[in-house]
Parts: sequence; structure tokens; C-alpha cells
Amino acid sequence: MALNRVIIFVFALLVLLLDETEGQSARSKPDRNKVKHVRGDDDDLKTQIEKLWKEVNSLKEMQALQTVCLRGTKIHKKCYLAIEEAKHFHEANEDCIAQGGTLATPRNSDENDALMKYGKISIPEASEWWLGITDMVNEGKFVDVNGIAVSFLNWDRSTKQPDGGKRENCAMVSQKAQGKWKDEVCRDAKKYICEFLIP
Ligand SMILES: [Ca+2]
Repeated sequence: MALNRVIIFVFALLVLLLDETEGQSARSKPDRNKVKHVRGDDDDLKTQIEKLWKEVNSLKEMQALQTVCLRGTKIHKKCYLAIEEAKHFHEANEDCIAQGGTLATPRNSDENDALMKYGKISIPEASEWWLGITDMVNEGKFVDVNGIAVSFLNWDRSTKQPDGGKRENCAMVSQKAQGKWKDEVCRDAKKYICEFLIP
């Protein structure tokens, strides 16, 4: 498993670094410059260890999202995780990818309902949030973030959505419209929910 390999690599690196520092200390005569130098190395080592430790923890968290969904909510073999910070569509999409997922993309009305329910509880103050659906490449042809056409669409027909033409190319789900979708300017800042596929 990728995470295990990373952890083994990190510890092997730590052992090597420690070994090198100890070797240096043992060989050094205790003159002041050398002592200062070794202390400097110790500080570097400490910083590197802290950095590596943070990376291991973020990898663990990423793996947890994709396996047991510790944070967020598991629905229909997907883990949904609401993100409190409002972002442009592209930044939101990149953030989800960086965490090992994508922007939430409901594939049927069950998933859409589940997503709405979770959104209402986890980010109640947000009346709408981004979906991983856009028509920025071909106007009117809505695709997921991998560029694949989506068969389930849930536009708010009561307000004639999507109505933004070439100006609005990113889809969002609206709580006010009971889970129906609207197209919106992609540079608008909105909260969002990432989804992670889990077994
Ligand atoms: Ca459009």
C-alpha cells in the first residue's frame, strides 16, 4: 500500500539522517565551531523530521477519507466531506484533487438527496455549493471534472436553469431550490463538498 511504503521510506530516511549526525558528533573534537555546527545540523534535522511527520499525518488522513471516511459522511460508496472555506470553482476542484478526491458529483437523485442532507447539516449557513460539473469546454455540454459527459442532471427548471450561457460555466447545487442545480460564474467564491470513492 502506498502509505506504508511512504512511512517505511520516511523512517529509513530518519535512520540515515540520525546515523550521519551521530557519526559527525563522534568524529568531531569538541571545539566550539564544531559544536555550533552540529547544533545547526540538529535544528535542520528537527525541522525535517517535523516536516516529514506532517506529511505522514496528511497521508494518513487522506487514506482515512478513502477507506473509512473518518471525517465527513459515507453514503453509497462515497465519502462526502464539506469544506468550510469558500473558493473559486478551480481552486475548490484543485483542493479536492489534492486530498485524493474530486468535487462532489451526484450521479443520481439518491446521491443528490444524500448530498443535500449532508450539506444542510455540515455547512448550514451556505445556501449553495459547487458541484464537479462544468460546460467550460463546450458551451451547453456539461461534463464531470474528468471531462466525461454526465447523464444525471438536476437543473432548476422553474428558473430556466442553466441560464448563464458562456458567462456561467460551473454548476452548483442550491439549498433554497431544494437541491436543484444552477449554473454560475466559475470565479464566484463558494463553499464546496469533496467526494472520495470508497470500497
Ligand atoms: Ca455555460
